[in-house]
Amino acid sequence: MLEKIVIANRGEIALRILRACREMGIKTVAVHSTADNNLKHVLLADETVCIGPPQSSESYLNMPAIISAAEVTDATGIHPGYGFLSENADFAERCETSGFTFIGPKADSIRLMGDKVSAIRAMKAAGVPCVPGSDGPLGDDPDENMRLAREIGYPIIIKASGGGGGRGMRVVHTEASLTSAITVTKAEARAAFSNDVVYMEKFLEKPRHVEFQVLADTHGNAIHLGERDCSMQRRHQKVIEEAPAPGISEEQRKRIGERCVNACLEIGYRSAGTFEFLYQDDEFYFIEMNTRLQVEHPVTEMITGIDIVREQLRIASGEEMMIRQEDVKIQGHAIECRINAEDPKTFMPSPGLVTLWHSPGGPGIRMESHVYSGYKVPPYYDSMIGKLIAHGENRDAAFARMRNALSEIVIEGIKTNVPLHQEIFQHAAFKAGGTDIHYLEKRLGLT
Ligand code: MV4
Repeated sequence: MLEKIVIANRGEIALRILRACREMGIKTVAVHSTADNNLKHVLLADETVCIGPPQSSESYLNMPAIISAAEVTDATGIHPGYGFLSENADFAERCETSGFTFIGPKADSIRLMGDKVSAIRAMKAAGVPCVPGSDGPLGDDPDENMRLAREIGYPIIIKASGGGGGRGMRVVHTEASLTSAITVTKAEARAAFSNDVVYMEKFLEKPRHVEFQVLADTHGNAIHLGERDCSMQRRHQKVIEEAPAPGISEEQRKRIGERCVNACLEIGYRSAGTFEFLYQDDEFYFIEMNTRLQVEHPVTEMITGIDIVREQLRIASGEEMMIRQEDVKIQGHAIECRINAEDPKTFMPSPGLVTLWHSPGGPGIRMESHVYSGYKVPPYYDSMIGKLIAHGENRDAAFARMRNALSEIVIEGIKTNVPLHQEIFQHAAFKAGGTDIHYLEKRLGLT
């Protein structure tokens, strides 16, 4: 088992990883910026190393500083959390060539999935259902591209192979605008990702975002933990996630989950991963794979009873996964609200001193946050300051617990999006379940 690891992240996820380590007897090294001396996990870690000034580029993205911290503390592994360096294949490679275990997939898997054209090719080859599209990079012949688009049928979407997560995409409704849309998306992609490869897909107009959680070890075992619905989003930032996804049958879960597991085995995937699908008219369409632990992993943990971070640490230690697919049982329903330090109306970040903080509690309630009374939210990082998760025996029970918990939270000194969550939990369409990816933005435009 790994003896000591560097937690190369901050905030709630760094605390989540620290807790898993402490349970397992793994020593922890918190690396932090000069703005983060008072982070909860920094205060709790066995050792701490300051790796640079507040700006992420100089600290949490500073590969030599993080690897040096692992060297001077004699750590054997590095957990990247999410964001920052978590999906940076070069970082994973540098960890491994420096002699440290990267707690995540192999660099090659990260690279394969980071390039969306190669990711889709690999998934299609493995039998994962994909969106009808170009099945590869678009060429420079306008006539050929028009023929392809006509065959797929408008509207289509042009996506940058180096993009993902909503960056570098353009919807095209008519043939008249196709050629210029390709030219512009290519130019933007070249500037943003130093890679002007673009591809084409049928544009799905009212999909839901449904993603499958997988775990794979280094002994040829892979399992899926069912799916999450992450359709409640604004500007590609998820706001509420839930598991299981409303209306998905056991048969669909088994069918798609098996495809994901098969794909993991085909590409030699290891660690935790997420297959992102668009779901529309009862069909699943793969769009991207995330090769990291995700923000919303707790909803899956709550309905399966499986500690995903613990499994990541065990897999990285070379242990064989003990959980078999038939042991994975979905129990009840879980829902997560992302708590952000922001104005609930304008969405402007609201950093500053938290003068008072009370976490909600009770049966089925889980608060994942590093914040405490007297903590100062720095302005340099993402505005998410915690996640509130409610679990119940069914969706209605989870909702009732979430409403209670939202009413119990006390956060003073900064503005948060708790009032927004309270409002959303009154929406009839959301209560009914199965709203699409455009629902929240439309609804916010009207209210
Ligand atoms: C799409 C799509 C519709 N059709 N692809 C946006 C983020 C990136 N992961 C892929 N995205 C989309 N791809 C096809 N063929 C609509 C989106 C999309 C979206 C997807 C998931 C969650 C939120 C979204 C918001 C806007 C657009």
